[in-house]
Amino acid sequence: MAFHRVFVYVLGILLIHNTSCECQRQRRNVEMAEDGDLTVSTGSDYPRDCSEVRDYLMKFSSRFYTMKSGVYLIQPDDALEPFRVFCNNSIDGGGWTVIQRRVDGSVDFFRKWYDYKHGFGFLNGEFWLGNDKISLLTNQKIYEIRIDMNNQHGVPYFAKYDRFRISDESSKYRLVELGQHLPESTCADSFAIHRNMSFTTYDNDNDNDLSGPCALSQGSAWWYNRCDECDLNSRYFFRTGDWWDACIEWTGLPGGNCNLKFTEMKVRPL
Ligand SMILES: [Ca+2]
Ligand SMILES: [Ca+2]
Repeated sequence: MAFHRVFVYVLGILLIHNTSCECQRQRRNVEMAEDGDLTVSTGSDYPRDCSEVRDYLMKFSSRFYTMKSGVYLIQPDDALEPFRVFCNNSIDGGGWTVIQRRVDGSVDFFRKWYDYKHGFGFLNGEFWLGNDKISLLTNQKIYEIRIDMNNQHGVPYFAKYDRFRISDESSKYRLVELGQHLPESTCADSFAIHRNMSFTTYDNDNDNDLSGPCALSQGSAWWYNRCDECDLNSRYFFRTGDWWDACIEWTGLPGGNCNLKFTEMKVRPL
C-alpha cells in the first residue's frame, strides 16, 4: 500500500470585506499540498477562480510558492459547493484555471452528455473539468482563454482569445462568447467556426450536421458546427494512416491532425 507524504502549508489569509457602512475582517485559509496532489481550502469563503488563488498566494505566500501550480478548491459565484481545479501558475503570468488537458491518452474522452456535464479524468493528468463548472466559472467575470498544444516532437503552439464564455445546460452549454483571436497566438484561428455553437455529445446532438451527431464521427464531444476545425477532445493517437479528422485537431498546424500529444485549455479573468 502506498502512502502519500503530504505536507500541508496553511496560509492564514485575512480578507477585508466591505459592507455598506463598515469593513469586516474575515479569515480565509488556503492549504496547499506540496506534491500538488491534494489541496483544500477551509473557511467561509473560497477563491472564485485560480486568478484569485494566485492573488492570495502572491500576497501571503513565500516567493517559492507564489508561482506553484497545483490543485485548489474554488467556488465560483452561484456554485452551490466548492470544487477542485488545477491552477496553472507557470505560464503567461499564471492564474489560469485549467478546464481541459490531454497528455498521454490514458483517459477515454468519447463519453456521454452526463460525463461532460459533470467532468471526468484526473486534475493532475487528463481531464475535462465539466460543463456545469465551466459555465459557472465563465459567467462570473469576463474571461480570456489560452489553449496550449505540443506536437509529437514537443514543438509548442498556442491560441489565445480575449473572451470565452459558455451558457448553462438549458441552452446546451453554447459557446456564447469567443472573442478575438489575439495576434500573439502562434496558430491559426481554428476555433472561429465553433463560435455560438451548442455542445454535442454522441448521445445529445445539437450540431449543424444533419446526418447525425458529429461527436460520433469524431469520437469526441465539442461545440460542433458541421463539424470542426478544431476538436481537442477527439481520439488520442498519431499513428500514420488513421482517419485524419477523428483525432485531436487544430486546423493549420504543421503535420496535420493526429500530430498533437499535449493540449491544455485554460481561462483567466481579464
Ligand atoms: Ca447533427
Ligand atoms: Ca475532427
